[in-house]
Amino acid sequence: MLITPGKLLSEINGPDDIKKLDQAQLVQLCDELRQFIIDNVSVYGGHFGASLGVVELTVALHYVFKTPYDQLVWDVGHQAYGHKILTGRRDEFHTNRLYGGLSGFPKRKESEYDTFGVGHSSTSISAALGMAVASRYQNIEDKQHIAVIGDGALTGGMAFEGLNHAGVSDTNLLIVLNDNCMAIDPNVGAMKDYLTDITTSKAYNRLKDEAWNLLGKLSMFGKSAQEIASKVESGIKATLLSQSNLFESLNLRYFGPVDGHDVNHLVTVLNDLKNIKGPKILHCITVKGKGYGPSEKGNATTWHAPGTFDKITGEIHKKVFTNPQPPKYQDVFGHTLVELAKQNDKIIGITPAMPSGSSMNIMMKEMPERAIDVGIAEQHAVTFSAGLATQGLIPFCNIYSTFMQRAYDQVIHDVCIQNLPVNFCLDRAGFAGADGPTHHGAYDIAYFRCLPNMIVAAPMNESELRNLMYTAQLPRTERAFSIRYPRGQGVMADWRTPMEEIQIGSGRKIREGEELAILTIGHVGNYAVEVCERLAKLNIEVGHFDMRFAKPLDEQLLHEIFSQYKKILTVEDGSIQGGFGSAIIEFMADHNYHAEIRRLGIPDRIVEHGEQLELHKECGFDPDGIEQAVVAMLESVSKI
Ligand SMILES: Cc1ncc(C[n+]2csc(CCOP(=O)(O)OP(=O)(O)O)c2C)c(N)n1
Repeated sequence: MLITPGKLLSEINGPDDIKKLDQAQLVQLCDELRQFIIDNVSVYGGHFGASLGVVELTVALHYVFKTPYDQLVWDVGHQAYGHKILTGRRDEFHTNRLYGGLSGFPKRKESEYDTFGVGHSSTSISAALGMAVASRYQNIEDKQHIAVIGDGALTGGMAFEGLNHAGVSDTNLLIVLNDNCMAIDPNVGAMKDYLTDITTSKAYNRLKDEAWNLLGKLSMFGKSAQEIASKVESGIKATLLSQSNLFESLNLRYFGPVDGHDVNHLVTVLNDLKNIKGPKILHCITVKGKGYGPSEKGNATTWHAPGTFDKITGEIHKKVFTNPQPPKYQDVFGHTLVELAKQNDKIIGITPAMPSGSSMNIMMKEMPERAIDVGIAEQHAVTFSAGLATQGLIPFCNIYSTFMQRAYDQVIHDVCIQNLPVNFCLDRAGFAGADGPTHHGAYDIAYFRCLPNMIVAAPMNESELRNLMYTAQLPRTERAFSIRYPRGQGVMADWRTPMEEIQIGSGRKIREGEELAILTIGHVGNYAVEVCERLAKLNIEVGHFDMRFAKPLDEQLLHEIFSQYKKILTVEDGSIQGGFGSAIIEFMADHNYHAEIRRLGIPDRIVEHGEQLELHKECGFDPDGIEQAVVAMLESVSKI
């Protein structure tokens, strides 16, 4: 279904068309853009509140700046729907996040307006600064470089690293801070408090108003604008010394706070800032979900990415089932952690800004003193967990597989080298689905498996997840324990099974077979179950082993398997290179077994977005793909 854009929006095929509008028409364009986002997301789903919150900012930025010559970098990129729609992708926007359609995030190969690929947070300042330094190096003076970063993304370490560098860079860099007091969940930390203080401080705002009055005259003063700007700046600096403005002390000129929903004022301000050289920051106050009643007044976390909804009533569509459904793995994690924490007072939950996404919010609600949101700070989350572990506490640090990539050195340096018993729960392991390659949890088996003092486990179902978590909190003085599980539902409607210890490094036989055995790790084992049942109906008996651990491997079981089966198919929802299948091949080589072996998993290329099952199919490890692989192996004459 194609969504019809409003009258003005239907004429906008790129920023040049926006520039043809009278400034007085921008309010209407904003209204139409907002409505178009509401119309689309209500039908097709996707991120919502963040894009509504930056409608005015998006229009103003493209109106004032010469994009794509001027470089506009969005942080995270989940708020860039308006940007996509205004930069030539309006008529394709209904394919957003669908298999083969537009990406839900800015992507260099999708458009020249997408200057930098994003998905993970807190990269925009560094990327825009890199572009700005490149321009300076090439003596390009007129180019502007703009990073748009949210207050949530500003809690990430990279953002601070970027600010620290930007302050001494003498570049044409404008950082637009989109401050809505929210990450996905309410933003946390001292920085958030600081931004609130600076927004509400009376003394500061009086000074700011004076500064803006002066600044407002910049355009009239033409060439002497720079002089005025520097007077404004020194005025601000002098008074702010007592206020100690964080950004000013980092050598960034600070402007704002301004109302991020007043498009006309934003145009004036951005036009003025264009004439001020050097690194600077514009602090905009916005409301997440702005302009749509249910999201503006309702729960901003729910409206971050609500799924499809009735745009008239604001009712979010929920599938109705007659039978009890299996829970999401994340909810099994959340409830099980609380259950365990009630019995074991050493357990602490840690999440880097994903209380809802990881279901750590269940513990935050029930045991607020036991669960900690540290902001979008995966590196800190890991080292902080390591610190807790040194004192005998039992951290369960829950990080999406893809975001754990951020904290790799912390895992090695702070956890593994010191051999600390930290528990990592890696949510969204495997294909993440519609969020695409920036969010796929493809690499964790490979990147954890090579680390000494690391246990790498994956449950095949809810009960297994509970048992692994139970095992991870039992007294243990060493080794990190990682448990990966995918996005979405498990397989057991009746999942509150009694918990029991699993011997670390033990796999389990699911089914006995004849010539060929399928070795799986994690949830994809359920695909193998289905395939074995299908084949059994054709009188083909295939063995199936849920290995549970990629490290340590169940060597005893593997000796039995390699002695019995001559054909082995490994299946994992993770990278083939260096993953679980590779571990099996290494075992085979190390023990001089000779079997025909084939590996299914995520191939050595970037796999785009789509439904998880679509992606499994594309990579040949959906049930049909596995069945085909089995049949092909059984039909092939063994070369061994
Ligand atoms: C490294 C990393 N960790 C976590 C996330 C998940 N995430 C996506 S958006 C978001 C909140 C961003 O908040 P903010 O920058 O304030 O933008 P807003 O949604 O409020 O507009 C988070 C935590 C991410 N994208 N990247």
